[in-house]
Amino acid sequence: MKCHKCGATAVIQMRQHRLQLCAAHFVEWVTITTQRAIETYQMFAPADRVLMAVSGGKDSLSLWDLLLNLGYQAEGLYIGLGIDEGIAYSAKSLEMCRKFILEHHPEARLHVVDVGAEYGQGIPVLARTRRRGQAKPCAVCGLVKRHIMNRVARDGGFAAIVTGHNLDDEAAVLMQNTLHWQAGYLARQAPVLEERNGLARKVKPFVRLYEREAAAYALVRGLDYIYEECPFAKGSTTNFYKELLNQLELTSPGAKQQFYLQFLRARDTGRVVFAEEGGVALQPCARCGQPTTAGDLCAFCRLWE
Ligand code: Q46
Ligand code: ZN
Ligand code: ZN
Repeated sequence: MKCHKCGATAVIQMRQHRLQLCAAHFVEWVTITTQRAIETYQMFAPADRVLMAVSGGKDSLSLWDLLLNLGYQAEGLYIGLGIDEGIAYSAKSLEMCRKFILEHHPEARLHVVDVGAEYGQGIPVLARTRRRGQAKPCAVCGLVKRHIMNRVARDGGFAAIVTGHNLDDEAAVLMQNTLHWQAGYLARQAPVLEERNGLARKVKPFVRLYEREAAAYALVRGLDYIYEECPFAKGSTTNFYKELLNQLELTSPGAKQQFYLQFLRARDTGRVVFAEEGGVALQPCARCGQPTTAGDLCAFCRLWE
C-alpha cells in the first residue's frame, strides 16, 4: 500500500476519501482538514485564547497537539471526575494529560478541576446518592462537566471551549436525534454553538475527522493516551449508534460522512428547517450565576443540596 502523495509506505487508507497516505502526509492532511474546519465555521482566530477540554483520550489529545503545533493559544482543562471502577480511570487519564505536556508540549498550560476535591464527591458517589440512587452517572457527569467548563471559560475570559468530538460522535448523536425526530436538538446540533445567555461558545474542530483517523494521528505522532473507555460508557446508546454506522460504512464507505455533512449542508442552506424550542426564559442561578430555567437554583447547584 503506497502513499498517494509520495509513494512511500502508506500507514492509513481512508476509503471515504479514496486516499491512502504515509505518516508524514497523513499528519499534514489531518492538520489541513482541521485548519479548514476552523476557518470554514469561523471557530476562532490565532489571537483568541481558547480552552481545550482534555480527557486524556485520543481525540482531545490529538486535537490539542495539532492546535499547539499550529500556534493557537489553546490552554487545557482537565476535569477530575473521581471515576475509579477498578481501573483507576480518572487517575490514569490525568496522568496521560500530564505525560502529553511533559513529552510533547512543555509550554502548554493545563487547568485542573477535581470534582471530588472541590465539591466533596466524585461522579460515582454523586450518582449513587442523588435522586434516591436513580441518577445515572452520565447524566450527572454531563451536567457537572458543562457547568465547570462554562465556569472556567467565563472566569478565564476564553473565546471558546474546544472539544475533541469527531465525526463518529456527531453522526451517532445525529442518528439518535433523527430517529426520535428531536427537532429542537436537530436545529442546534452544529460544529459551533454561539455564546448565548451566559453559556460560553463551544466549537468542535474535529467534526470532519473519523474516530479512527484521530486515533491514527495520535499513534503516528507518538502521543500516549488512555485506551480504556470510561467504564460508564459501556453499553451506551451513543456507542450502539456508532456501531450501526460503522456497519453501514463497511459496505458503503463514506456513508457516515455523507449522513452528517449533508445534514449540515441541508440545514444551513435552509433546505430543511427544524424549529428551535423557543420561549424558555433563562435567569441567573441565585448561587453560581450560571443560566438556568429551573427556578432559583440551577441543576448543578441543586445536586449539592
Ligand atoms: S466520562 Fe462521564 Fe462520559 Fe464516563 S460518566 Fe458517562 S459522561 S461515560 S463522555
Ligand atoms: Zn507520503
Ligand atoms: Zn447554580
